[in-house]
Amino acid sequence: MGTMSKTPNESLRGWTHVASGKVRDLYAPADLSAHSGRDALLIVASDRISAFDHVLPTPIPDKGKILTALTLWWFEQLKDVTDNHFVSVHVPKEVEGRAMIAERLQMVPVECVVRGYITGSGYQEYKETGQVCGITLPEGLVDGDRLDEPIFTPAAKADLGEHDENITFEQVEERVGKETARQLRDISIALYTKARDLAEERGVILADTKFEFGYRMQPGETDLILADEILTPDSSRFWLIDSYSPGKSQPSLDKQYIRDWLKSEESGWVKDTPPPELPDHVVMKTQERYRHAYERLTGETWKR
Ligand code: Q0N
Repeated sequence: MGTMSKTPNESLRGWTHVASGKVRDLYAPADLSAHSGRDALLIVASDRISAFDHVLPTPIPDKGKILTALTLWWFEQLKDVTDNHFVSVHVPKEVEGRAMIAERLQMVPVECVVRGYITGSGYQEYKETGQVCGITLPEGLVDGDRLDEPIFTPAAKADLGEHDENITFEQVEERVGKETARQLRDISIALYTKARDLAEERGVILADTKFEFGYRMQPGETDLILADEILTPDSSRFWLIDSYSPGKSQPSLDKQYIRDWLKSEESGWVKDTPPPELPDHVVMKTQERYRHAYERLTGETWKR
């Protein structure tokens, strides 16, 4: 099992690299005249991992496969709530298991964040203003508190390297129109609620998550289609119910071991400098966390 490269392959048979995020790589069909060439995308989940806004120099073996499998499992669980962009797992063998072919969509330029618990940037904003994305919350909430109802707290993609910035519902309306804004909010909350309930049955708190949507390319298409990777530890905050205790920042199901190590004396890491290679014990523990998250949520054993 060769360790994967840190940078994407320039070309996989039939596909050309077009874009990369911190952890995923996007490919378009090399031959756009080929059957459905203009309608497809190959999304490859790498083993790269980020922490404290840096991509770490050490990959976590199998992370890309685990997150791809988890996304596919969630697509299946949630297909009654919304259609999604998934097409096929028949991908080049170099990326087998950690890639999917998706329908190329016209993406809606809004990050659809839903929070059922108040933490992170939402908690920061609440402490400063009593609101999150224009929604007034009750007084006296502490970090990690459950909200009575999940809230839609949209964000706008910032420039590369910047944090996405929280925007109000009215700002979403200005970007995409009132009707689409309302649909984005209602579908996002319905997806979150179903996922939260499923996770809760399995001992996991889904504190918050981010969805992205798009429209089919055919003229006249008006249905919002769920895109991207969904409900993975990279797009969501998962906490274990057993260690949940509001009033402090909650340990993250997946990355806590890495964060703790980076902050420790042993790592020697100085904030805002490139992070160091992870030692084997941190890699192994983190890989185990991703496997555990998959098994806990899906109820299936991770074997591959
Ligand atoms: C798309 N992003 C942002 C891949 C994901 N189905 C789609 N059609 C057209 N564009 C996109 C998708 C999807 N999903 C989504 N960029 C393009 C997230 N990226 C980051 C890089 O890796």
